[in-house]
This record gives sequence, structure tokens and C-alpha cells, in this order.
Amino acid sequence: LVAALENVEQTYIMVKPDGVQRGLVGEIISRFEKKGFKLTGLKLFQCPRELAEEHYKDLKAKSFFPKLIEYITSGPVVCMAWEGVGVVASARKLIGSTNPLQAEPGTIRGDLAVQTGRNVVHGSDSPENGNREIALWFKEGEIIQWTPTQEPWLI
Ligand code: 3AN
Repeated sequence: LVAALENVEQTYIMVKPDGVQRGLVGEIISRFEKKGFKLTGLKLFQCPRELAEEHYKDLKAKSFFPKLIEYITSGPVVCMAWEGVGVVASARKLIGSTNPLQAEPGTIRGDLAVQTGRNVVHGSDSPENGNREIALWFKEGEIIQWTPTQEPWLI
């Protein structure tokens, strides 16, 4: 138990505008819930250009950068913070490869997407970036640290 607690991480997961508009929000949230991670932040959000550029600053030199910023700001996104042991790498596995055509069936992109530029979901690539991105996308008070109660809710 102690060893497990030492590896508790936070990751930033985001349903991109195509995922929201295709009605995939519930499906995507459900994958992380069923896996057993804990939701600590959730909101629908229209991303301003400056935030998109800051989030993807490492990709600034790429030819697809302007299109990427246009895409991510083209409609509302669903911002999520998830917590758990090894959640960063595990979430990346649940999401699948950047190119959805190479993503394994059973992954979110493998099951639900076709194009790299429309790959429905984002997940942080390291625990450091998980913390950085959560601080970038959420205000203080929007992240809730909570513990399940012992209440048997159905009886
Ligand atoms: P991932 O989202 O799998 O971590 P990154 O960090 O390499 O992938 O890229 C961030 C985002 O940039 C991707 N989710 C995708 O939307 C976009 N992207 C990456 N590579 C390309 C590309 N070759 N053409 C268009 N968009 C791309």
C-alpha cells in the first residue's frame, strides 16, 4: 500500500472539439472511470488562443502548429484531471497512438478516430507535464481532492 501511494500521479486529459461535437464525451470519461482512476477536475471550456499556444509550445516549430491551434480552439473542449497510481502512462495506453490508424483496437483513438489532426483526446506525456497542464487549464478551487465514503449507496 505504501509503495502504491508513492506513485500517485496526476494527468491532464482533454476531450478535443471533435470528441465533444461527435458526442463522445461520456464514452471517453467512462474509459478512465472503469479503469479505476479518480476524477479530480472536470469542465466544459472554450480555449483561448493564448492558452492553446502555451499548452502546445513544444510543437511551435512544427508545420502543423497553426492548424493544431485552430483545431483545439474551434469549439469547446472537456478538461479533466485524473489521479492514480501510474495514471500518466496508463492513460496514454488507454488513449492509444497519436496516429489513430496506428492505434490498437481497444484504445480510444483505435476505436473512435481516424485522423492525427482529429484524434479526439489529449493526455499528458509525463508526470511533470501532468502537473504543468493541470495548473495551466484549471484555476485554484477547480481541482477537488476527495476520498470515497463508506456509505453503501444502494441500501
Ligand atoms: P499526443 O497527443 O499523442 O501526445 P503529440 O504530443 O506528438 O501527440 O502531438 C500533439 C497533438 O498535435 C496531437 N494530439 C495531434 O492533434 C497534433 N499532431 C501531432 N502530429 C501531427 C501531425 N503530423 N499532423 C497534424 N497534427 C499533428
